[in-house]
Amino acid sequence: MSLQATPADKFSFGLWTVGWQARDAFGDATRPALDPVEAVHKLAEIGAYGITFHDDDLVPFGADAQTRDGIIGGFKKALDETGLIVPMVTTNLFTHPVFKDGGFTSNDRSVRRYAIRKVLRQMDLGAELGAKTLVLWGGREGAEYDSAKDVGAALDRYREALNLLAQYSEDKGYGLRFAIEPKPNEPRGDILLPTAGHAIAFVQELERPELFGINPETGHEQMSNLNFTQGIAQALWHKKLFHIDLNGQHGPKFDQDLVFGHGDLLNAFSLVDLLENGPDGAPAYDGPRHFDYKPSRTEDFDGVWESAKDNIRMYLLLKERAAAFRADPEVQAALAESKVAELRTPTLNPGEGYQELLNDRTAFEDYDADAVGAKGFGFVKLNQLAIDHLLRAR
Ligand code: GLT
Ligand code: MN
Ligand code: MN
Repeated sequence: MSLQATPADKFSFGLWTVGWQARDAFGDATRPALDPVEAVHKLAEIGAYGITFHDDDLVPFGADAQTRDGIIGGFKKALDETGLIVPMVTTNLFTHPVFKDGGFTSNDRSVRRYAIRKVLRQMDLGAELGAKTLVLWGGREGAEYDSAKDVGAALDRYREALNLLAQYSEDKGYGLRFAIEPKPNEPRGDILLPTAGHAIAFVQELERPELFGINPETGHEQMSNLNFTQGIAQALWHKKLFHIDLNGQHGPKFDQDLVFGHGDLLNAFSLVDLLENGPDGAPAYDGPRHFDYKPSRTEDFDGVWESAKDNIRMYLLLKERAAAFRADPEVQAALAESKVAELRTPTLNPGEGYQELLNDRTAFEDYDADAVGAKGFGFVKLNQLAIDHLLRAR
């Protein structure tokens, strides 16, 4: 089995991931800055097909036009040399003090206008580089104190901003799709649109809901103690999985951004199985497999690139394990025993309504609920088979 990534695998990394200098709330940077040009070359070397970035990851905040042009020129050259693409871009609306109460939903109206302008500028650059998706992570859109934020008004302002971005993209012919990235908290005490479910519901209230989906992140859903695979399955069901941030997290605590699979490994296995094999054997998602991790603060640059490779390795290992799981006749038998596929059969017959159901005595009057209730589903056996495959015990 090959653990060598190819562009067809669609692995991508944020410039802010490998470029993270490991400054945290308690300590200084442990690594020097990484030149974006070097990041492009290294990512291409390890088999990534794409690189993504915030406006300020590439061009330092406040840089003059000449500096900006120079940096963008060098970056484009590196893209040309390596064939790496920019599938997605995003905007930093969280680092500068001006965004301390949010961007689109700051109580200060001037900040909201500035935030929108900053995103429009990044959309111009993204479109120029061929990006198809704009991610919107509203880490500062939220509050610490309930009395400090009118949540209804904040959602009105969020909607107002997103409607405008969509209008701009359409008018300019950029054809971007927008992916909201949920997170429950951190850096704000509570963040608006905290989970995939909240974000999907919000999207329905926009003027062009078809242009908006979500970019769920493994760790962010797990910070809320939610099952990431199940959330992704629902996002797929809504046709709203526009992008995905893969990483690792150990349950509800601060956002760890570990290497993919270095948290809840079993859930990572079921996730890759879902993405690659879908419910019916065909891939359920064909977008970028985007790693949004932070190389641990303990690592030097060699560790950065080793850990970047580990994300890819984890994904490919899990993909191979999931394929072996699906191909195992005993697994197929266990799936049948567990009636997993039977759930795809509609509960009512074609054309049947409540009257026909009421007339069907086998469904109720003659139904032996005790006999059916006494029979087990065998789900544990199925799970053990999954673990056996994951551990290469089969
Ligand atoms: C930030 C955050 C990530 C988001 C990025 C996109 S920025 O690092 O922690 O989860 O995906 O804005
Ligand atoms: Mn995160
Ligand atoms: Mn993320």
